[in-house]
Amino acid sequence: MMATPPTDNDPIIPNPTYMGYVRGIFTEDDINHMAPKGVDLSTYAGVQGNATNIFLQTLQPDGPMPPAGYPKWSANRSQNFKTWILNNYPLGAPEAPVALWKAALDAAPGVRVRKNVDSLHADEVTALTKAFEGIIALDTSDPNNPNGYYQVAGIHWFPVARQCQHHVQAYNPWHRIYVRKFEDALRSIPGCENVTLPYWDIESGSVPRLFSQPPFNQYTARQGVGVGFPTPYTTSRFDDATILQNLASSGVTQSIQDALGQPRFGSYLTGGFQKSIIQAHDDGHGSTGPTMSRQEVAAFDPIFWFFHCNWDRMFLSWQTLVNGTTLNGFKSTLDGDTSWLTFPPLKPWPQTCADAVPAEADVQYEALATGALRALRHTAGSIDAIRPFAIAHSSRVSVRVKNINRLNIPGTFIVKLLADGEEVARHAFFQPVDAEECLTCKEQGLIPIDFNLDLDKVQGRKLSVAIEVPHDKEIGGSFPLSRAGNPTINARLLLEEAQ
Ligand code: HEM
Ligand SMILES: [Cu+2]
Repeated sequence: MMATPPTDNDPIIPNPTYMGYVRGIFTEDDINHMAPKGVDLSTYAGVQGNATNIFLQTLQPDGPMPPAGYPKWSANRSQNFKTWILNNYPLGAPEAPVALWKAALDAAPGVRVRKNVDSLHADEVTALTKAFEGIIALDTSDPNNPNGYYQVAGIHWFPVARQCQHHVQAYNPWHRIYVRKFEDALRSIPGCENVTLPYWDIESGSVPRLFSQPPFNQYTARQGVGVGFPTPYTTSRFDDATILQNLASSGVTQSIQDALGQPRFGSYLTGGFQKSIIQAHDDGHGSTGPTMSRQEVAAFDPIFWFFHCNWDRMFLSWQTLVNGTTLNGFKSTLDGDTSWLTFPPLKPWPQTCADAVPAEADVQYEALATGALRALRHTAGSIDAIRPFAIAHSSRVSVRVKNINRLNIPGTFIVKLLADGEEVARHAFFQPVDAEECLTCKEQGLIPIDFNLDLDKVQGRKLSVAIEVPHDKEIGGSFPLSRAGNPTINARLLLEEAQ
């Protein structure tokens, strides 16, 4: 076999970074062939850990990697890779796509175009209404019908599956499958085969009018939804003005922007996309109403589906921004552990995170979030000291309330940051009432809440923290910090890698 000549289209790059350049060198073939040999070319940690060896193996003219038949590295590529090593492996940021796509109205046949609720045509509203009514009607005729509203909504917690996929790495992939299952149920209704679930753009500053008309305004479960809830149970929601005010005071748009600006996936406990997007999600639940605030029953409120469709859109938006729409592209954004991708399965379904992470080829959103316009910067309270760092512009400070023992708190709670007694920020934490009974919750009993604020909002003022449990009448709102595990506070200026 003739050796492939070195590929020579890489320019010399003065400051190559992992996110901006290095990860793009390795093809799916390279990654798949080297993984069984213990060389992980799909993650930052893997490439950094093997960097010298990789450099030597791929150096032309004699380097054996990639083997004959595969494109060889050019001298420029080797040079760039060496510069990256000498510069201490900078992580950097991906080059954001200049413009995110808008789904063409003539999308390929079979593609599910999920539209903004506010841009549905009258006939689309009619079909969606019919589909919702259709699956609600399945409730009574056969409670075990997999497409019944009660049944699908019950998977979230009560009464069917008692799933708690929150604050964990599987949160986005699990909900991606869940949203699709619900959409499949809608499409099972005769005449509704092409219905797609629209999304509520929660950053839009309005609550779509559609949500106030039946069957989207409320839902009544006749079968009973679990201990502590009346039968029949009817969902309830705050009025639009309250919802909008709550979204604003918990900074949902800010959290989304923080999330979309992160080049790393991270985790709920540490930071990155995952920390901020889950915070925005929790705040969205807490802002929307009594039903949406309670993990046990949230999925019964019809708004839940439009709301979660939007979080899937956010996940896809972020994946698009960081070139993470394939499994390996996504892996390149992870720190360390990737084992959660393949185990365990996302119960009650057989798929794993690895199955649900890649962008679904047959799903498009009318518009992805406009995060492309925001600079992707790895901003966090702490970063690896091996790399040069900068204090993030506009002096934002991260106030972290650390080690809140959420297992002691009965249900979703709100943490408030007060300056001279006046509320300057609040965040919700979404959980079931009996968190101490839930295996997932117990694994992460101590949780941090981060407030990212402009320094001048808090500087020189007397700060304090309060916890409230709004739905618990007995507690009457406020919850003593001493019973929440005596959390501690730290405040850090946000740091970012110097570019
Ligand atoms: C840019 C792409 C690649 C890089 C950076 C790379 C890197 C490496 C490195 C560092 C080693 C040495 C492992 C060690 O010291 O234990 C190695 C060995 C090996 N690689 Fe790759 N590899 C690449 C692509 C491939 C591809 C595409 C294949 C298969 C088609 C492949 C097959 C092998 C095999 C069979 C060995 C063991 C060779 C031996 O021990 O003689 N590699 N590679
Ligand atoms: Cu949710």
